[in-house]
Amino acid sequence: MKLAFEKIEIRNINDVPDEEAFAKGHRTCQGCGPALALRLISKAAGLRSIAITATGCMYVANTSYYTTPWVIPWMHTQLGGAGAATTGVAAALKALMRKGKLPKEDINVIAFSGDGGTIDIGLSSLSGALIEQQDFLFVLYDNESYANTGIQASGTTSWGAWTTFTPPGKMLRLGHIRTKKDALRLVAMGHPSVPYAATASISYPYDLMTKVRKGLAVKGTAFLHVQTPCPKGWRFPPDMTIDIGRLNVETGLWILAEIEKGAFRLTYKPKVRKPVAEAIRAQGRFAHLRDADIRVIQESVDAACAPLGF
Ligand SMILES: Cc1ncc(C[n+]2csc(CCOP(=O)(O)OP(=O)(O)O)c2C)c(N)n1
Ligand code: SF4
Ligand SMILES: [Mg+2]
Repeated sequence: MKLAFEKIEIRNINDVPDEEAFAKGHRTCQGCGPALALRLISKAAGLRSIAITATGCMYVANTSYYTTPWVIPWMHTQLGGAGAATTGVAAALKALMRKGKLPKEDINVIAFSGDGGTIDIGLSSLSGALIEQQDFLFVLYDNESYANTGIQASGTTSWGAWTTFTPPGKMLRLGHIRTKKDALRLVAMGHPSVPYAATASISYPYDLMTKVRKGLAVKGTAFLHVQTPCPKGWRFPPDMTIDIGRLNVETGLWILAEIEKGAFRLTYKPKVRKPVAEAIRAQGRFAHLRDADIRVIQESVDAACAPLGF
């Protein structure tokens, strides 16, 4: 394990660094979940870090008109290219240090890529990176749509959601009728050499920041799948972002877990699981669903949570 951080675990506000690596100057929507993820993740990583962002809201809205919130070195890569581009950055740093052209130090390299750019279009690039195993953290920020181009359905869009590709109507009463891809298992089970893979939520910042440090501290390419509610695409008021993220976890619609050296572990278990209707009814993208449709979602969540013991 590298020793880039004095402390891996972030338990409370006193453990959170003051420095901002993602500061003012972005043009994301009010209450943008992905923007908060970038802030929290880069804060946990610290100022000796490099960010690589694939095309998507977190590239476009962070680089408008010669402004940027990035305080740390940042590079853009094409949609779907984060795995390959970040592998190159991490390998180049290693080579420059080996040749004495850069002083030897722990520099944290982080890829940020959306659900479309990671688990649909960028799947081969991600898979190649996970096989190559250069030293970096790959962050999939999941707003469950191709948000930047107008909220089109992606491979991680939830069942029953409205998107501009799946408008509920006479032809398709339910909206999106595909099941969300399981990125954590796809990565960890499909790539046994991945040293650390986890899920997280912006609504549980200490859990998220601890996982960032764990992923950066291990040798090799780690993977973090962060749920990042998007007020525009999920159709809820911008001051509800944290509440929506929390409701998703408290209902079991989203779990907080990690897989370390092949061992799966929940990092948070709600004391009493809330009904999924509380999360679903709070989001306009599910407004067309009937009570019977929500019961279908409840049953699938019950079935997924039972083996996990909650
Ligand atoms: C190869 C390619 N196809 C399509 C586009 C158009 N495009 C730009 S951003 C974007 C959405 C990306 O979605 P996601 O990765 O989920 O990020 P988000 O916008 O949701 O943050 C698309 C389709 C592109 N830039 N490049
Ligand atoms: S559309 Fe969603 S992800 Fe994109 S900037 Fe707005 S809130 Fe953020
Ligand atoms: Mg997206």
